[in-house]
Amino acid sequence: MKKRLFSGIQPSGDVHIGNYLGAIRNWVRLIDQFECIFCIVDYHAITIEYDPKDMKKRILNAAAVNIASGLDPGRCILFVQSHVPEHTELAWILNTVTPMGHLERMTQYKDKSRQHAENINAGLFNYPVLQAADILLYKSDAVPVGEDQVQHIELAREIARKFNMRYGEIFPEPKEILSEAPRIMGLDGKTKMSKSLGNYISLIESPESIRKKLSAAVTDENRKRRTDTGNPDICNLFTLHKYFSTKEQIEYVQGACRTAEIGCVECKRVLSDNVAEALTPVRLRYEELVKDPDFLLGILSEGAARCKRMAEDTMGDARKRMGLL
Ligand code: AQP
Repeated sequence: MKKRLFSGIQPSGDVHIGNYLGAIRNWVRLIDQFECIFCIVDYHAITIEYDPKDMKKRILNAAAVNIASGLDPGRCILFVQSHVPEHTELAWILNTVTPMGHLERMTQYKDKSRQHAENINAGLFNYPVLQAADILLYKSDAVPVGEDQVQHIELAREIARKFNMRYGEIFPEPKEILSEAPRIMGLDGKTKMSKSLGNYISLIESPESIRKKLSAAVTDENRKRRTDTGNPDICNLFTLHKYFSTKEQIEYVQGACRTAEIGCVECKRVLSDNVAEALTPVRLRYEELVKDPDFLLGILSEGAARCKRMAEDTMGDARKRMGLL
């Protein structure tokens, strides 16, 4: 029997190369090694301000981008969180074994509270409990995520342990799986690449837009003039070269930057061409998929039906152990 893997993505904006390098690429790689469940976590996305008019489109877009990036729905489950109400039901139960102090320590909560100071709601605070429920509902063993989510997976383990101690062993303790690019910085070079911060290249960005965004991206800030030598070790775009350029190009760019043989403009041109080449097939496939919303809805509803059966089993078991009537 294969071990079970769960991971999610918020329909909170354009899926970007940080999401891809940090998580989705690993999802695609692990698809045959585990029994994989991937979830579009819409209930997480509503913890920050959003326009209800956009949400349906965002959910379908997230499904399309993930499929276009290689998540073959014939080899995994893809579904929408709110289509399986047991997620929120288990979250309520898990709230009762989660210490407030643990939630207060979560750095994502602190960051998002700063970013959305006008809307610090209880959902934002309880976000990691719902995330634990997402994972534990399917008794998942593995959770491939970016570095920003590691603290939440640690908490999910702790919540599983607390529940198991109080009511008996039901939940395995899930482990995170990190990719070799666990934290991609935004084009501002200062903060994590994030949908909500707009400092990203989306997976469906056009070549022109990729060029434009990269040409404005921050590099080694000590390199003020074309003739100054640069330091790739502190250049955010050099990190991206490592994932999009060939070995020869990486070596060339690295050496030529250090000696000022090339400037940032030339370095960005090479990177733009490579990013555009890598993303074009994803964008084209995405464009085909979004033309057929019924096809996407069919995949999502089949995914939800399969998840629902597993979720009902877990909830039945949990209720029984908890002594509920
Ligand atoms: N910059 C990143 N580098 C590496 N991995 C990343 N991930 C997110 N940003 C980076 C990983 O992508 C997966 C899906 O992320 P999410 O949609 O659940 O939400 P997030 O982590 O909050 O991502 P964003 O883009 O920053 O969204 P917003 O702005 O809406 O909060 C996760 O595994 C995440 O670790």
